Amino acid sequence: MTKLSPLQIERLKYQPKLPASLQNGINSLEMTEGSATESVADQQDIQNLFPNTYGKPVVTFKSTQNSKQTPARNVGVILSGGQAPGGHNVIAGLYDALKSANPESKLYGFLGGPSGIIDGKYVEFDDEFINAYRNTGGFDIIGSGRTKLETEDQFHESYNVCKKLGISAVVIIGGDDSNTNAALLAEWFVKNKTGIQVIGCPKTIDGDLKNDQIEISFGFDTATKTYAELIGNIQRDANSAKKYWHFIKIMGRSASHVALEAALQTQPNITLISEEVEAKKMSLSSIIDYMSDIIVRRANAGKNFGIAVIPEGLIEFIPEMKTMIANLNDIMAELESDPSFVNATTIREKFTIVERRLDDENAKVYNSLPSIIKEQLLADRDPHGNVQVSKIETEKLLIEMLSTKLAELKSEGQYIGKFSTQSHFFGYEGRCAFPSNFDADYCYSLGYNAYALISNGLTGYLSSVKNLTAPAKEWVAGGVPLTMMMNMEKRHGAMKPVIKKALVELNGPVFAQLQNNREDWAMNDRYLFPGAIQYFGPSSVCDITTVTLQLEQAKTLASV
Ligand code: FBP
Repeated sequence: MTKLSPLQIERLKYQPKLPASLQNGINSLEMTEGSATESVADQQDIQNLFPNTYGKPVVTFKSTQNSKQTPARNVGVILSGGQAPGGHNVIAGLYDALKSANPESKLYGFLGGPSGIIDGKYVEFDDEFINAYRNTGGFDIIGSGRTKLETEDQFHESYNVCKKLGISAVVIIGGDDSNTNAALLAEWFVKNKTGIQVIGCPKTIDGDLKNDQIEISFGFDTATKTYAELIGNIQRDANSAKKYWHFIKIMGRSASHVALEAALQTQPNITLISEEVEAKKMSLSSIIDYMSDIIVRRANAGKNFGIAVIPEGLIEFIPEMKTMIANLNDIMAELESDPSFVNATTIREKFTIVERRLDDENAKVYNSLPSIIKEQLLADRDPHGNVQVSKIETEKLLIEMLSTKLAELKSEGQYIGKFSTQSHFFGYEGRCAFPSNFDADYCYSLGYNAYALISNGLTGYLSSVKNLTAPAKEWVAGGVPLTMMMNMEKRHGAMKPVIKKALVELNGPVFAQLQNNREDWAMNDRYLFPGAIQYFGPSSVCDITTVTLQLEQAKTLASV
């Protein structure tokens, strides 16, 4: 038998909390429907693409005294996209709900992400299997993948596999792109009268799958706490040795929620927020001016050290880079199948092919970048057409440009300091951590609630659990139609329906907290040291949610 760590042994025993409405089980639920919904934008296009699943109402559940019989069901589950702490608990919650409703029901896990349902690779869960993964991090229970489910053939294959296994509902646990897959599959299943339902669960450490109905995606809580612990540790090191500037890039492919939350938990000297950079139309050189100004002023105060937090997706938000990358994405979609590019033997040849095709201004911007960044920008797009920003070393680009700028300032007598740096990238460190108590409870509830949606006959819905800053028993369980969150965006050179990402709101309370303290934190070292996530101990330490959720909920409550 595999040896377990002492913490894993204790965590396996943890019983996640459920909202009161779900505590009496699936068979005692009553569903309330709201009014018809619309997509966030491009309503006509989305309605045309999803004629069978568009416009459905938001639903909520409450517990009743009546208990009904639920027939046995076979359900399939898929983990999709990047790992996020708590995925195993979504599956555990789904499994417990389905078995408690009818012990004859079966849960199948498709292996390796969405490709598992197409290729018919699966496992059947039983108690022993599930119990070994309760409250653990990772997606290794069945693995994950980023295959995009969108072609007629893929839908047909998925249907054949479901039919063979007697599966009448599929749960897709994923982020915005994966839940777009869920919406497409749901629509296809209804259109073709298959009787198979599809339910999504909101996952992504990036925290950008949220709206009025989805307060936060799971994994954000644990991942940000993990990064905050690491940043706090580095701040203590920097404050002890006083000799390095640390440049820390933090995951979050597009939105800067993760960097912002980690910064609010730790109070570093510099925090860049991509959405602000875009809104203020800051060029790369104006970002360098902003950062070098703080570095120079700190040096003047005798401090040749500091911490800068940089969101992973920054490069795509700098206006001249954004335009260039959009142009580059279209070109890369064509070059994927161009033998002159695919067979080019040197990276220089590839640069030349790309530069010739880019518009003049974009070619200039591309050409101004260090070769390493130019090469990283040519790396394969993910299956959804996104640049893989985790592979672009923005932190090193900034260090290189700052070194040049500070050398210039030194030669002009305007900088007296020493610029010694360390670079870090925190991303994969946080995605598979043991879920915090919050994520353990939230994920279990999302999975349990997904089966409530299935058992009430819904399809094309995202499992929703709200009121998350209150104790778990007061959480509100329900569902939100996936089409409600969709709009049209350009992917792989063509307009596609996708779930709209929630970016950091620059007029919201979370960004304001940074904005109001930035100058103080830049100069006065107000570092906070959050320490490691605690799983056992006082509730004031173990059960607190993120600053983001607390500030957003306080604003929502104040406006009610
Ligand atoms: P999801 O949106 O699928 O949850 O993934 C988010 C993320 O963790 C990003 O923060 C990061 O840019 C990306 O995944 C990295 O992807 P990969 O695991 O494919 O390297």
